[in-house]
Amino acid sequence: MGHCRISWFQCTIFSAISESHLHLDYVFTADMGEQNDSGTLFEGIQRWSESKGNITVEQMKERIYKGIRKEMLQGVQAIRTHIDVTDPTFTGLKAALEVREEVKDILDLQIVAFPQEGMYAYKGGAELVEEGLKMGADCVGAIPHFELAREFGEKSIHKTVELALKYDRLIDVHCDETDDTQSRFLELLNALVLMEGIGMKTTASHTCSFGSADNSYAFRMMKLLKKSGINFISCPTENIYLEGRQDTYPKRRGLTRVKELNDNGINVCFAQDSMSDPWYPLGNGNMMMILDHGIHIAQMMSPEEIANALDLVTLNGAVTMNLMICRTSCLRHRKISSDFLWNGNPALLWDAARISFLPMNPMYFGYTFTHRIKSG
Ligand code: 17E
Ligand code: FE2
Repeated sequence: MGHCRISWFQCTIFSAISESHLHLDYVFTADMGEQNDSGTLFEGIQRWSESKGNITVEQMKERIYKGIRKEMLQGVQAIRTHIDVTDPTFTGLKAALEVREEVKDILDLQIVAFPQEGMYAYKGGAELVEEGLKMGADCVGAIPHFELAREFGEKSIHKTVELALKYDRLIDVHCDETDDTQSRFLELLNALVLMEGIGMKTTASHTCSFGSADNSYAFRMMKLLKKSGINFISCPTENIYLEGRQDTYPKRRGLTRVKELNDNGINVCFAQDSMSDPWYPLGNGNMMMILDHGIHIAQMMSPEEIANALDLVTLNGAVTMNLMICRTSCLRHRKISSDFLWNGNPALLWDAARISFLPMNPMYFGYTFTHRIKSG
């Protein structure tokens, strides 16, 4: 995929690592409320809802910076973050908007106005998403599989596209994050953005149920997905952990059809989703670990797939995020350690972006120069 990757003095230079799906407002909140005993998406939403009330903007910023620092120290230079806007005080969004401005020289931080508790699962949800866009969020989010009824889910997809057109924003929907094969909001989202010609500005995140779909349905969908140019994000560790929970054996993996999407020339990337939150107890910002899990779970380890594997956490993520200029990272195979980046000063993020010394192999650092990636 036109990926700039050259070997140079024991280094491989490639498009910067991109984290296209991370909930920065949730990072390190796993201990804040009751534990998610069922390990399901739905209990995670409930636990977050119970515990999100008493956070200040400053506390939120502190955790957001902690999450960003962890990612950048491991080579990430672009993050798309879903920020919960189903909180009328907009604590998370205010914090994320401030951080976006503060880090703009070193990190492409994209914010999704994400209605974690639905647009129509309570009154006024859709208005909060619109307000989030007015405040400056880059993307419209939705969660149709969580709405109270299929029709409400469909209505939320229509609303998402309407808002994206009205405010000229990107779209990233938490779409069909369930094993339920009846959850087919991807089909509607794809059809609407195809008709509007904004497929390339649209992302379907998760689409777990598409991994459980009937082959004849998937066959037809692949052609339509290719036609619209829609992007896909799969979160391999998160999806395999949260899905399959109602299965005994055989037990589903919970991932969308990553390999098949890729084989069909549809843009697909991997992302982390969580770092120690009510949905997922682990996660440390290491996208190489996500990639490692992803290519195993998606069975993408032919010689050609391994040769192109880095694209799944670099270039493909940048394409998803509509970044036409991409920073560049460098991966070295040499051990250097340092402590100075680990103190909490945001100013040091600049150094982290340029030279991050990791206390382990491999080492990544990003250059300040950029190179152009596939556009349009
Ligand atoms: N919220 C959601 O709807 N799905 C997820 N996987 C996470 C938060 C982490
Ligand atoms: Fe998510």
